[in-house]
Amino acid sequence: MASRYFVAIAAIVAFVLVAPGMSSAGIPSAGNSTLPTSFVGSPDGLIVSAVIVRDIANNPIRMSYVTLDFSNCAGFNPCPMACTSCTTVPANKTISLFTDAAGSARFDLRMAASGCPNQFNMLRAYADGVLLGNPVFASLDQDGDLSVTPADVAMVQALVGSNDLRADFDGDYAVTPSDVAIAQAHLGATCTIPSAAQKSSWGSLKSIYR
Ligand SMILES: [Ca+2]
Ligand SMILES: [Ca+2]
Repeated sequence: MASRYFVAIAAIVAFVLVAPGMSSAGIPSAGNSTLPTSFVGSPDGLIVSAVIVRDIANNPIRMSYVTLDFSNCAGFNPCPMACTSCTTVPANKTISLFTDAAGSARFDLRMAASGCPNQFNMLRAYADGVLLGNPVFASLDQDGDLSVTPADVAMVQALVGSNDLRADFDGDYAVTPSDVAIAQAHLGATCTIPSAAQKSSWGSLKSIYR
């Protein structure tokens, strides 16, 4: 009888010792996850900001639900398709995307300026409800018409030398000529996504000129 009690107690002790490790596996760890210092929006979706979600054991988490929460920002102005394979909830000002097998969620944000960050309010990034951090959000479309025009480049140029992070596209926490160059490189960007027919014709053209 005594040995039965001993076995039962040993089992309980083993469970208590192992359970914490078991329960934290697969739960996002803010410290181990990789979050860009800034997320960049461009109506053409050609700038990707990637989050990598890892657990406490530093293992990447597949199918983790990463949410960018703009609810503290003054605005929320995405293209009709805010990014590839993501879910947008305008009422909550959120954009969410599942991680892939490598734990990566790649946001090609097609968005206009959001009024975030400012002195107090920042974008918030979550993975499965765990706050990963408060990154900057900066859009190449500064004036909110969902296209990148010389007017946007002029607005970025006017902020050079400032620390208005709404125009910090390279994440160095300053607005410099490098940020102006990034905006210039995307002049003409709009929300329009090339149709399959357009892609096909481009493929034909490439093969012709090869
Ligand atoms: Ca614009
Ligand atoms: Ca910068």
